[in-house]
Amino acid sequence: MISRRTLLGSGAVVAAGAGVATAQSAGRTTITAVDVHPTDYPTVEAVRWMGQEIERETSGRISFRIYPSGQLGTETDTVNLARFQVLDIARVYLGAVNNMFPATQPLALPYVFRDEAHMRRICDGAVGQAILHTFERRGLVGLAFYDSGFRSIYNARHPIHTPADMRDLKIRVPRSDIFIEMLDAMGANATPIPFGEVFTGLQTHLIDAAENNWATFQSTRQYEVARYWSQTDHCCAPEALLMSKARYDALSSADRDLIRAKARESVPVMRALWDEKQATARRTVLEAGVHFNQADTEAFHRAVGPMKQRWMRDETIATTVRRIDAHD
Ligand code: BDP
Repeated sequence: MISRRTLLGSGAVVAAGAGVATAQSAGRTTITAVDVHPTDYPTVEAVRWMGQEIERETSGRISFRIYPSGQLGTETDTVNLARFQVLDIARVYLGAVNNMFPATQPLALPYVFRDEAHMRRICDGAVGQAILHTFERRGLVGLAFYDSGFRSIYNARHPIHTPADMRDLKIRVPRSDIFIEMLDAMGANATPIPFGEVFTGLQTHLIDAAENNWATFQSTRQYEVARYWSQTDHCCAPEALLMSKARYDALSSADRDLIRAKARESVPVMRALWDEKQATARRTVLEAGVHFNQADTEAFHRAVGPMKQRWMRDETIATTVRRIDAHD
């Protein structure tokens, strides 16, 4: 875990010192929120919606300032910046933070959700809410889960049907032990690379492949350099909306309730935007000539079996995975 000292030496904090940090003056509060995605991505739009609602309800006393496109660093950086109150809200992918927050690991394992509706019910129900609660142990408030859809594999070489087709493919994964082991088990050679470097990595052949959802594949333009999309649907981990606990605790109880309520209400807003974005992103990349194939998901399911079993030797992970499985 990054220390406060290391953090204070980082470029992001210099930016914060120059005016990014939470501002509180003359009774007004500015909540800073960050995201690695561009301004029109559903996660960013949902947080913007939340900010507008809060600004309206407080007659401008609380407003949001959003920093999209990874301006303040990687997701791991921004989680730490939020813990140390340099910024207020970080929207991050669970895959990128599950080394740091073990309670999130069951949601990032392969093939734990039957479909997106199942994932949404789990996030909304007792399992999801209990996991959100655990962020408080490490200086954060888990405000909400957002959708991230199913991830599949795309590469610059050839269609992937079975794990055997993954041999020799150097595939980018988020910085997560689960993702490294999962993609290795699926037959490839997994390499963690920061999100912002994936396009160039594919373009320069530093990597051959990556895995993500349709929305990200399209919005990052990675489809221009990786022309084969093979539908593996191997992971459906959600996104998390996290707030600095110290900043949250410093608000009045009415303001805390308002933030929680609007975060909760932003979930269906995000989901509607998400469904639309996934559909248009898919259409856009297919119209641009990306080759699509349905992979043999049963074969991938079998390939990740032992790795999943290994993670489930941890009783807490095993119990959560079983609860997810038993849930309608
Ligand atoms: C996208 C997530 C984003 C992650 C990215 C990744 O929305 O937060 O940073 O995947 O793979 O789907 O790193």
